[in-house]
Amino acid sequence: TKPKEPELPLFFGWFLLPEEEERIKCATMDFLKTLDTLEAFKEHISEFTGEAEKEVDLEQYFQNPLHLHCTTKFCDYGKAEGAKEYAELQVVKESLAKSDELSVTALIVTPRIFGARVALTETQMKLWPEGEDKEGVAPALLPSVEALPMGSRAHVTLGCSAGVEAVQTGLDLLEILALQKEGKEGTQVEMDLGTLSYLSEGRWFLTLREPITADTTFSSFSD
Ligand code: 2AM
Repeated sequence: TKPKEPELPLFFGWFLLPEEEERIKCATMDFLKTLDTLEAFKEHISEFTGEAEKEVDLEQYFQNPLHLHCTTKFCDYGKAEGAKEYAELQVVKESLAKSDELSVTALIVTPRIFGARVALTETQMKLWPEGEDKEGVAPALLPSVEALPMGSRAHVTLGCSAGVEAVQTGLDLLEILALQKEGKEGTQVEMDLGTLSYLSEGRWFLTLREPITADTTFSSFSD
């Protein structure tokens, strides 16, 4: 009989250390608390509530994911394309259980998700699967996504609104980056953490003045 193949995980990624997770959650929650009090945000409130006069408490609006992480490869226990090949890469095997520092350069809020954009280093890019940026992207958005630098989709999902799956964060991030590249940025507001811009349809992007770094461990995850 053939030896049993090792099972593939749900996904691989960088997982924030517990104390880092708390620090990032606090810092980003403070941003949410401020965002929903801004006049600029209130002007577009109906994009979150469906009604013009209704208020929204963004802290309640988004549900926290269990463990904060930046997904590198979604394997779906081997069902996702390229899962096995990724798990077998030398660089993946060598990186497992190793510490690494992630750099968060922006925060994004849409009616669907709350997330943090991660700027990958050259070394971290070696763990970013080729073609992963365009996975599940709508055909209409593909040309713009292909024009973005590799790794543009890297992020940490910080929260999802009711009924929304975390995979949406990467898709919304790409859409925002594509709009920015076309120069479609609207209102800009200076905040303590950085510059906030509005990109239509309830999309907000905060460019951090100083990146937020977080210590992580590269690991696989299975439910
Ligand atoms: P996330 O990386 O935006 O958080 C388990 O579902 C994890 O894999 C989540 O972290 C999720 O999104 C990510 N994920 C789920 N489905 C995915 C997909 N089709 N492509 C890429 N990542 C996915």
